[in-house]
Amino acid sequence: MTIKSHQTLLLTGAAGGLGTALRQRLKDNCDVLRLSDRAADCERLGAAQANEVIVPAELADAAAVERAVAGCQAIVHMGGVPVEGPFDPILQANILGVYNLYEAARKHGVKRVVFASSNHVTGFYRQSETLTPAHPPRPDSLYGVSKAFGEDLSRMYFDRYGIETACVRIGSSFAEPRDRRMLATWLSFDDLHRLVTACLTTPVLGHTIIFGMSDNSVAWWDNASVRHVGYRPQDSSDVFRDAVYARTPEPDLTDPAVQYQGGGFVFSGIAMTVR
Ligand code: 15L
Repeated sequence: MTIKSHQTLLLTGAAGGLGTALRQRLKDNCDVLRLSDRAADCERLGAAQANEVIVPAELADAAAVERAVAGCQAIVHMGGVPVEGPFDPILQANILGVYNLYEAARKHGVKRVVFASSNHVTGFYRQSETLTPAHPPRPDSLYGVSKAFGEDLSRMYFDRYGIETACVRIGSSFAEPRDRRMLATWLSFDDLHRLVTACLTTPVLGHTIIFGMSDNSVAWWDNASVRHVGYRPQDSSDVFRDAVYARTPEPDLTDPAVQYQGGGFVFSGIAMTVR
């Protein structure tokens, strides 16, 4: 059973892929689930259901973000640009936006945030390496850099103001793993909810970086040092392994997308040379 830890919980990016997956599941975590996204995207949410409130907010709009945050006790921040792309939207939503969110949290006394960071903070480590949360960032993209910024910003808000944050470096959270890489990075929607719940309910969270993955046999990340979060995945990509192998070609070991953990992100968007 899910522990109801907060009266009002804000879910940003509520109309996105992970927001959609969390919308029903997070209702058990709170009395009121406040859903926020850009105004145009909020249309996809339909009408507010029981125990829901919809508050449209552009992350780059500080006043709008403040309206979304005021009165919440905790925030699950899934909002922002979720992939590599031109810098300006990333700057607005992921850099200015995360600053606006933490400023609003500080002003309104919110003490706990679950921040959707990404595996692309460390995407330039090789697929043959096993990382802990203590490994230095090696972002594979402007998007990855923006998530690294969010991790550092949230650390500063913890050290200065005591706002606890879990930076969840989400792997690939989809209904099923889509390719061979995702056999290592897959995070089921139920495990995502288990992980967010653990971050919301553990007595002392502090500022913690944790990798968001299911209990996959092939893994590049080791969460042993963050047991205090209390996350126990119950799903595994292993059940999809044979089907994924059958429908995908043998990997080309000279392909950077196969060599590096970030997969295709290591060369998407900005022009670059990969050694
Ligand atoms: C991410 O950070 C993206 O938001 C998501 O769309 C996936 O591409 C995922 O990483 C991944 O690495 O598979």
